[in-house]
This record gives sequence, C-alpha cells and structure tokens, in this order.
Amino acid sequence: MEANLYEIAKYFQLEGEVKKITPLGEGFINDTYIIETEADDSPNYLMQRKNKNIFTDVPAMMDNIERITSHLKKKISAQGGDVMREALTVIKTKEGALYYIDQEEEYWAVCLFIAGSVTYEAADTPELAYSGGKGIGKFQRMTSDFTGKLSDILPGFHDIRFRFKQWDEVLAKDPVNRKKVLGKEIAWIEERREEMLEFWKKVEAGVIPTRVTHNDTKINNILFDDKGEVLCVIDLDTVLSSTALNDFGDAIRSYANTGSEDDKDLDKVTMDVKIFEAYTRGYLSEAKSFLTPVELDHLAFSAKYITYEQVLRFLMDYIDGDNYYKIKYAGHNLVRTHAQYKLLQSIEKQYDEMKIVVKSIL
Ligand code: GN1
Ligand code: MG
Repeated sequence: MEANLYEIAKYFQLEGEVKKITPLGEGFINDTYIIETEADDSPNYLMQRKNKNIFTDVPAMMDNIERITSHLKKKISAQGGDVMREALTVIKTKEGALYYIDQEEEYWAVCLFIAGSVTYEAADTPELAYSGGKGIGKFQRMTSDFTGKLSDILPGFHDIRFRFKQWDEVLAKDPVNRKKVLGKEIAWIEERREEMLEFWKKVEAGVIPTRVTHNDTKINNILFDDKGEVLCVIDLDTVLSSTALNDFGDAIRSYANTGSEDDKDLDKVTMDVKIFEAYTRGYLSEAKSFLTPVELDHLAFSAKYITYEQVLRFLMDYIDGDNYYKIKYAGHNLVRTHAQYKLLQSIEKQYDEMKIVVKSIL
C-alpha cells in the first residue's frame, strides 16, 4: 500500500498548514518529498522514507545525524553564524523522536528546507568546484574536534577489505548466472586488488587517521545561497568515522567526471584535471589546517580508490542481480560499471599530474 504522505507528515512538529507534498529528486537509496506549507512565513520541509534495507539501524543513523548537527550548531552559534541556515535541522516528531515508524514499519524523518537555498546537479565550472571543495573542507574542519562516538551504521562502507569479502561471496554464488560473460570486467577489479588493499592497510594501521566523514560528497549534497556561497552540507545519512580521504576521492569521482555516472557514451567520460585542481584548492583552503602529511600525500590516490570501489560496487550489484542500487533499465548497473571504469582509467592516466597539482597548492 502506498503510504499516505499527508498522514505521516502530521506526526512531525511542523509549523504551518501543509499545502502540498511532492516527490523530489531521484536518489538511489531513499525516497524524498518536499512538504510545502500554506503561509509564506512558515518554512517548507523535506520528508524522507529511509531505506531500511541499506540503513539497517535507522535509529542509530538519526542519532548520528542529531549529534553531528548539534555539534555544528554549537560552533556556528559561537561564531555568530545562523544556526538554521548553516547546518541541517532535524525536525522531531510530536513525541520528540528523531523519526516516525509507520504501519508498514517504514522509517520516516523530516528536516527543515532552507529557504532560498540552491543546489547544483553538476560541478561544471571551476568556481563551483572550488566552492564545493570549500564546503566539504569546512564540514570536516568543523567536525574535526568532535569527540563523541558515532555508531558504525554502515559497517565496512568504504573498507575495501570488506568489499572484497562481499565481492568474493557474490562471485562464488553468481546467483543470476551473469559471471560467465564478465571476464573482462572482473579482471579490472582483480588486477588492482593489491594496490587498493595496500592503501586500506594504512587506514587499518592508523597511519591514516580516522575522522568524521560525510561519505556522499556529490555537489548536490551541498546547499548554496543565492550568491553562490556555501550554506551547509546535507544528506548526513552516511556520516561515519572513516578516513577524510574517502570524502575527497568521492567528490573528485563525481565533480571531475566530464560525463555522467551512467554515461553510455564512454568518449564523454574523462577526469577533468581543471575541476580536480579547483576542488582541491577549495578543499585545502579549509582542510590544510588539520590534515596530516600522510593524508595530504594520498589525496590524489583517494580519487583512484573511491572510483575503483564504485566500479566494484556497481559490478558486484549487477552480478548479484541488482539488489542494492535502484536501476532504470535492465543492464543499468553494467552501464554504470563501464562508465566508472572509463573514469578510473582517465584518473590513472593523469595520476602523476594530479599529484603535481596537489603539491603546487600546498
Ligand atoms: C548512493 O543514493 P545516493 O546517490 O545518495 C550510495 C553511494 C554511491 C552513490 C552512487 C548509502 O548514494 O555510496 O556512491 O549512490 N549510497 C549508499 O551514485 O550506498
Ligand atoms: Mg546519499
């Protein structure tokens, strides 16, 4: 049965009468709706059905979000900033909970829609990439002194050792018999297994430190004001303790791609080093102050790592029978695999240049 959105909205502490609830965007994971209210002076809201197959502990996830946003708001307020615009605000239920569970056992959460905020689907200019980098750098800087403990709600999320374990299991099962024609693609993963594990060993050994990380640093997860200044980072579902490098690498994977994540035209897919440079400049303008030399040394590598991981995750989901990512057509996950692999090859080709770019900024 389709949920009655208007009934669900009633459980939350909303200001003003609800006028309209409409779907927003096309995330692969959650379903998002915008709640518009009647009066001009009452705020609008975002309401989400959290994907409980992926987020198996929604209460812990919401608790992480609440703790991080409270930390951010304390700092923003101490600096005289606007706590309602420079950080996400979770709207509680009338009973004071961070989420509502409906009759179908679906989890719902609401946050404030920041009026006048703007999002971008693609970072197609260096200026925008610079601002996005600054946004993520600022988020990491402001959480760099967070001493609380975050629940590990997505165990092994960017841990390639864990991903290889899943990968080996899925390949051994080959549940929908797709492996036989995928020899070439499987080799892309296997050829780089050791290189990727070497990096992760440094994280495991603490040589690369663990920090508060966002884990989904696409440009559309940053809100800007009408002058193009960063307001705040949104979509905090995947906030975790991990390496800050993953956030950097994931941003490059999405920002610097001249094509789209699922481009069928592979000629369009390359890594734009100008965008890489701009993002890195913006990011380091905030992050240079707290990153260690080892982290700085691995910035360029992290773009390879995360793009590789994404190739693995798309291909693994395809072999598994498309259970994780929402797909729009049969074979979508394989198209995504090819497009992300093309991006990985482009990063590999420009890797030396990327390292020189990072050095030139430091
Ligand atoms: C998922 O749905 P979205 O776009 O927020 C995924 C990311 C992937 C991304 C690929 C929890 O994020 O890790 O990089 O798709 N999020 C989760 O587009 O798996
Ligand atoms: Mg996300």
